[in-house]
Amino acid sequence: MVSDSELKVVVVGLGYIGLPTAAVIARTGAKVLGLDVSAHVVETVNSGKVHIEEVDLDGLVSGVVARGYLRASTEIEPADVFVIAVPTPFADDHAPNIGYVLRAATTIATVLKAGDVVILESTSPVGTTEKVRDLLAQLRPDLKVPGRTGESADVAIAYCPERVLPGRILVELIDNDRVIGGITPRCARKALQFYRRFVRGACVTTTSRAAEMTKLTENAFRDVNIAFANELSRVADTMDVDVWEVIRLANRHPRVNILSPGPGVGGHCIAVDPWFLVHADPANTPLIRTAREVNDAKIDYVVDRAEAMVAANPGLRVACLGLAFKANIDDFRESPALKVATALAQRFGDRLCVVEPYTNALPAAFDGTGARLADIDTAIETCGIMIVLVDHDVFKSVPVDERGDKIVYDTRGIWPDQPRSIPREPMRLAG
Ligand code: SAJ
Repeated sequence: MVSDSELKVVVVGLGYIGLPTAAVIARTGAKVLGLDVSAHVVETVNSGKVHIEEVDLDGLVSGVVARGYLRASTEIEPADVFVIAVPTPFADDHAPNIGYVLRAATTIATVLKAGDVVILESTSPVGTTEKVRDLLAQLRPDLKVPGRTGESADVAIAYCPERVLPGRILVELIDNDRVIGGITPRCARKALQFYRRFVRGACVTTTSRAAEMTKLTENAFRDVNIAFANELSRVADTMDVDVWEVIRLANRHPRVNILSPGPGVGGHCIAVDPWFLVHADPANTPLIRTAREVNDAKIDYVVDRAEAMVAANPGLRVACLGLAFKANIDDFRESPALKVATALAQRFGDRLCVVEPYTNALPAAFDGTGARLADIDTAIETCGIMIVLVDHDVFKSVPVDERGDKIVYDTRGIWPDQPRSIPREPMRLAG
């Protein structure tokens, strides 16, 4: 492969994964073009700014743009390596939609040449990388694609899932191990050479199908384990036991490691990816499907209990703490906290304060409800009921003497010292 300073890379999709990936590759001295369908995103990046919030991303992007290593465009250009990082949403019946991936491949086909490497990073159903290969073969019959015949191919095609945690993306892009699945072993080796430029973690090669399933497996594993914690929290409510204490105690066993219950599972990965496995093999995935259902049902359960608590205390104002899908980020995608807070706003809007340090304005879903955005200090001063929906650090730091007299529903277990005289959980609901 060409040297760092001559390497040209196109990253298709400048979202939560594509932009940090493009910036990290640009930092190695490669010339990176970020491709996006949004003119706004392209303008923002070309002016050295970012359209998403991620720790340290703004400084990195402004630096690599200023030094000419990263540019953005709506038009593709020839390159040595193409990285596809576009969304793979699903439809109402949970059928995965790989339309954006195929559209990216169609665009790449217009400039593809012998020697190039095409890598898919988007979370995808098993077999998607082969579909990309088939599409490229159809669009570019002049190029020999891998895995179709015994002869060596002109281009390499591989699947390498991203595994980074929002809030730690720039660290994990470098430090996490990578699974690199080639259509052929040769494809995997070509992709491996590319990742070694910027990944410090181990890079392990396999087939594209195994790599695709590995990614889905990781997120399904986490979903199933969170579902266990969420189910436990409901049982503990029924038994009138503190679930956080039970989990702390159970986790002292050397082979038990229970995750944390919460108001449900959000984000664009764990709440979505397990469905790709269920959809592909419904007969053999009762556990994965049930975990999804348990985690989704937790949102309604929290809404019911919070509504009962608010209805039982008509004189008190209510603070909903947090809207993001998890702690210390500004991402509201598939957020259970957002769903709970908007459900409460529909019913009790004029009594509701929403505290979310990661936004300047309430999302449109709150329009006309009467709910207001407030800071944590105002919420403590004015609200008698506090519903903790996100474990942002700023909420964790509120000491007990500022909240000891409040009625609290702590869905994240951030205030273990909340006095039991005022129930940490609302009273058990009838029925
Ligand atoms: N959650 C709980 N209890 C827990 C842990 C998480 O309720 O004990 C909730 C969170 O509050 C959040 C949701 O689950 O609503 C997901 O959060 P997360 O931190 O577990 O994961 P994500 O969605 O931010 O990122 C995941 C990661 N996957 C795994 O940990 C297996 C990340 O490494 C992946 O790169 C990412 O999905 C992705 O893009 O697929």
